Amino acid sequence: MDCIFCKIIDGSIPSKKVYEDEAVYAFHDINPLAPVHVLVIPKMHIDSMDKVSADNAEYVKKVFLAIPKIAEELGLKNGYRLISNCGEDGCQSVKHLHFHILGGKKLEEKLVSRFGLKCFVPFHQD
Ligand code: DGP
Repeated sequence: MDCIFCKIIDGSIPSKKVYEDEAVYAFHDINPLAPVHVLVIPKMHIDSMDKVSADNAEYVKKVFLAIPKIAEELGLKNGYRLISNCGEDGCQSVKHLHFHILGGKKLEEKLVSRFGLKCFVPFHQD
């Protein structure tokens, strides 16, 4: 399967790993939108949140169990935001289920404005 994140898991595309166990892989986003921007993915290929089912929920559970550990390792003591874009309207660009951990500063309160979904704006350190 031609999936960037499967290639990151198998090492054929390099990544800056922050966490790995038998079912979960986490790495720094190539285009950070916050001082900390990490992607957490199941090693099993699942296209998106829409494809989560009883058959693969065990892998998703392992991702959720790993997220607090990863956040702690990243030093996100004061909180963080977790996002999973899904499908066309959710602006999902990589079709392998992933969760963005964003933090390291006080984030904007609103993710969605009444004019529609706010576009992600690349982060620049002040
Ligand atoms: P989304 O738009 O929710 O599908 O997010 C996909 C994210 O994946 C996006 O923030 C950029 C990141 N990304 C895409 N390709 C690569 C890559 O090759 N390496 C890394 N580290 N991140 C990538």
